[in-house]
Amino acid sequence: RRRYSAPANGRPAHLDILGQRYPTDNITNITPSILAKVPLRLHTRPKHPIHTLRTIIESHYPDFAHHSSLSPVVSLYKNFDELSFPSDHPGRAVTESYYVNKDMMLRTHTSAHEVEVFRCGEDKWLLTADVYRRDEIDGSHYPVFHQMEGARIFSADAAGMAEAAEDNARLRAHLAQAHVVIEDVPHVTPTNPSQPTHDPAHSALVAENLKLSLNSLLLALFGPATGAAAPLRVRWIEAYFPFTSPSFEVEVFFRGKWLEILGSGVVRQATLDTANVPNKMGWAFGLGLERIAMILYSIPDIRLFWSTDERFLSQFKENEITTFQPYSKYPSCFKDVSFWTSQCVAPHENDFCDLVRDVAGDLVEDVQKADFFVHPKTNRTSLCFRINYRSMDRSLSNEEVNEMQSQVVSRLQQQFGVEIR
Ligand code: FA5
Ligand code: MG
Repeated sequence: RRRYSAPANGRPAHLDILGQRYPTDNITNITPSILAKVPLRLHTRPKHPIHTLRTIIESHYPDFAHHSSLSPVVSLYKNFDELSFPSDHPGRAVTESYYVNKDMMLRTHTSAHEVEVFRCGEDKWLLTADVYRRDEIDGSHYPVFHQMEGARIFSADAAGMAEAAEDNARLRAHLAQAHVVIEDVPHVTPTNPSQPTHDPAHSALVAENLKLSLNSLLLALFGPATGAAAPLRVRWIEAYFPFTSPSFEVEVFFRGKWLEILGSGVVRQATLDTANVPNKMGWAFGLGLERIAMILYSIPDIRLFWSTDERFLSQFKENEITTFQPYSKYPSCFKDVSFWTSQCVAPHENDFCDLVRDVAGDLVEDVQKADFFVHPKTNRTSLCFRINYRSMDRSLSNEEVNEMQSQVVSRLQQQFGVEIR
């Protein structure tokens, strides 16, 4: 019945994901709590904030094709190589990503589908999906989140560039009347260059179309929420991605803070060549739906998106953004675990976080590395992690917390052979 069969030597013989069976091997690191999230697909649940946000963004781009049902299991080739990631890119590490086995993984970003969608001949499209990254545990990081990829490509000739220029004029006129302050960076610079096969003037036109299209979306999303007195502030920043150049990130100033919302850029020609559309040129972006939903709905903790509590779910209306009314916070319970380990097999912080999530699920709010030192004589490492157990829905009993903590301790001993201090 369980999707994760009992690990004999620490790992199951196979993983069943969305009706497909995959063999495992020595790099398999998907845990049962991650597997349980795969079928949930929050972006497809009416009234859920992630679904509403997706619908609002889709309606802002009415002539774009919409995709939302591609499998999260992709080849390493698709997630990385096809997008020009170098073979030593840190995102490929087993401590950063979830691997089914040496060939297949859970996608870490929606960009993994760029080539296949371009290959279908789509020129304007949006794609929404669940993505997976091994990460720390706190109020704004969760190992499963949702991204929306958007892209537009033009024919790489005079007609295509005229189309871009015309669209730019239309969008510029629309934004000129808006209550928005935009901090821009140049479209193309020596540190954020156009690609060798691109005319820099074409690159600038396409980058400008990207910026105008997104500024108009951000105005539609955040403009009403900033209030009449304060203009919306948007900041464009130079960035780097292996699959775009020039590349940009966007931040929005909201409630006193700059928040990173998305990554974007002019699509690398290699991607379009692989997709069999070498005569096109265009842009792509990838935005984080939880980040935006937390701001717009005032949702204070990223775990809440996964809550099945009626006090959470009943608050939302179809296709309408409302302010979340938090229900009372229940008490925290902090527990430390300290242990000795030989330095070469010390568990990575992300390994520890996955272990804790597997035991405690969403009853863990936060994990902090509290202490770390290497014994000068024995060369052994001492580590201490502080776990904050707190339910979003109820008070936890001491017995319950102690039981979870003792499971964490025994799994740590079994899986990593550590010596508890
Ligand atoms: C990417 O994932 C690129 N694929 C974006 C892209 C697409 C660039 C197309 C160029 C062209 P990044 O890792 O920065 O980039 O993630 C994009 C967005 O996802 C972030 O800006 C943020 O909003 C969101 N995001 C990233 N990590 C997390 C996380 N752990 N939790 C919640 N949201 C996250
Ligand atoms: Mg980023």
